[in-house]
Amino acid sequence: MIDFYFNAAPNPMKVALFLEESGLVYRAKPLDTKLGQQHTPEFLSINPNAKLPALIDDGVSLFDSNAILLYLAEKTGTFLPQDAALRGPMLSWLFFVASGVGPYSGQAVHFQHFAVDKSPYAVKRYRFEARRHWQIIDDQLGKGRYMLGDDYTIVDMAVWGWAPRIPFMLDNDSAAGFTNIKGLMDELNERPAAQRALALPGQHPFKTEMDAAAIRFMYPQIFSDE
Ligand SMILES: N[C@@H](CCC(=O)N[C@@H](CS)C(=O)NCC(=O)O)C(=O)O
Repeated sequence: MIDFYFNAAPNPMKVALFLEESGLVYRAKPLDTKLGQQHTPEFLSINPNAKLPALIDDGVSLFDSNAILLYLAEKTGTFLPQDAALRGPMLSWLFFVASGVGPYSGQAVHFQHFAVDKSPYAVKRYRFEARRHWQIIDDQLGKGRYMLGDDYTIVDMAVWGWAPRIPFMLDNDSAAGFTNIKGLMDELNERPAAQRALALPGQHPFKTEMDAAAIRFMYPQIFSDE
């Protein structure tokens, strides 16, 4: 049995999409980061990094969304490229989303919307880098139907998790300009699995208010002396 620890954020949503697409049986374990539930000893024993998603598969703990996607794809033999020669490119694109798209997008959101000290340079750097990374994704999608060509794979799921945040990290005009990304999103969002994944967070009463307590749990550096 799989236990899936999640909230509505981009990284957990990628894994929600895989679970729904694959038909794997799982127990949904909502974790409210605004209530500090990521810092409990019980959760830290699953993910020492105190972030979502995390997953336990028959007693084996996993964390980091793209590692989980790869693990589940290999476990089930699904949503991998058919052509063995595309395994290398799959790893490149998966790690590009994990180490580039996700972190730069996350920081672009943070410095514009949540930072206590407004730093024009940080905003400029992360907006620039987020836009540059998304342009690379858009260009890649201009070459084929999916990130790796003809097959819908875990790389598309990784992109799907983050792409809805483009208007929030850049703006609506930028999002509209990424026409190939929009095409992929429109196609995937039509899929029943994507609709079930998108509905999952709404079935749980997550805290929505970013009040002082939530800020303390999610951005502890604000209160650090370092
Ligand atoms: N590299 C990790 C990043 C995980 C991550 O940053 N998760 C965010 C949600 S997208 C989170 O749990 N934030 C809560 C917090 O920082 O307290 C992954 O891909 O899973």
